[in-house]
Amino acid sequence: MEHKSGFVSIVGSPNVGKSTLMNRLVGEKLSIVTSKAQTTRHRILGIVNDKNHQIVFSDTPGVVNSAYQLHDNMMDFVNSSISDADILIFLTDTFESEMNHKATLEKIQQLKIPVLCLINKMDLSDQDKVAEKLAYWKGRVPNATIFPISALHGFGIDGVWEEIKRNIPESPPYFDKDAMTDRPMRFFISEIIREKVFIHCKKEIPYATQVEIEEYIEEENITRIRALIIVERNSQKGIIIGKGGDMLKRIGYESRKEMERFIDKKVFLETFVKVDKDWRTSPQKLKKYGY
Ligand SMILES: Nc1nc2c(ncn2[C@@H]2O[C@H](COP(=O)(O)OP(=O)(O)O)[C@@H](O)[C@H]2O)c(=O)[nH]1
Ligand SMILES: [Mg+2]
Repeated sequence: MEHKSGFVSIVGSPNVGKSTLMNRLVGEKLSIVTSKAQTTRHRILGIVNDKNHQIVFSDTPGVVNSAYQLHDNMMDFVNSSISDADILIFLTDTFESEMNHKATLEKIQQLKIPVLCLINKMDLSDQDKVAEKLAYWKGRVPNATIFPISALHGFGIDGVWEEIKRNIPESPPYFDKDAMTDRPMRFFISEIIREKVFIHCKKEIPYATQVEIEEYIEEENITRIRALIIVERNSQKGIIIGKGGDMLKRIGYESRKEMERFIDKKVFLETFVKVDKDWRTSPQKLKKYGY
């Protein structure tokens, strides 16, 4: 059998379960998942290898109408993922009544590559509702193969793999056959902290937060990590630190536990909070932070 390899991009509205699906397909928590929209900010690659295949998944930020410069950059990640794809997974869920972003839907309708339209969260729905969604999306994306799944519970995932393996082109691998992602450990470490901020802080705080890893030192029995949590204003810094440092302690504790699971080693984690005024709207600052 010839080797098959290619890019499978996952796009869709915020919160439909794109990151959950990629983690499920890759079998590892590469992408952070929260109940809030716009958790994912980058294009994140998750690579699955077996003897004859290398499938490169891209998880992407949710498709949004842009409100500030960071959103524009997030939409660039979405658009480049669509144009690079060998197969597109357009993910929706049983709650989404229509795609809120017309330009992206039109782009998907015109694609010449195989499109899978997956209706996620079927576990929260009933058969009539699912049938109604199937009929609706059949009308909107007639070029797609459409079926319901549950990324969280793993229903329908075998069918997704069948479609992928049938449609992925013959090609030598693009990455090392033992690679799982294209990003360095530091990236995942910073994302773990960002996830805890998303989970514990309210309102605009998560959206104003960026995390930088200043030091990552691997010793024999422990990894020492120094992280900077960057926010836009002094008031936000106060909230992240919390009363008597409570919030920062909690974010640090939960992050450290998860890092230890992820890298399978003891972690010594130090966290600091810094203000970088209006980083989200400055093209230079966004560039510095990798957006
Ligand atoms: N019940 C249920 N919840 C799901 C499913 N897939 C994702 N979720 C939840 O939906 C929320 C958003 O998931 P996430 O993967 O971050 O969505 P994204 O913004 O599209 O990347 C999280 O709370 C997930 O746990 C599913 O199949 N069933
Ligand atoms: Mg996501």
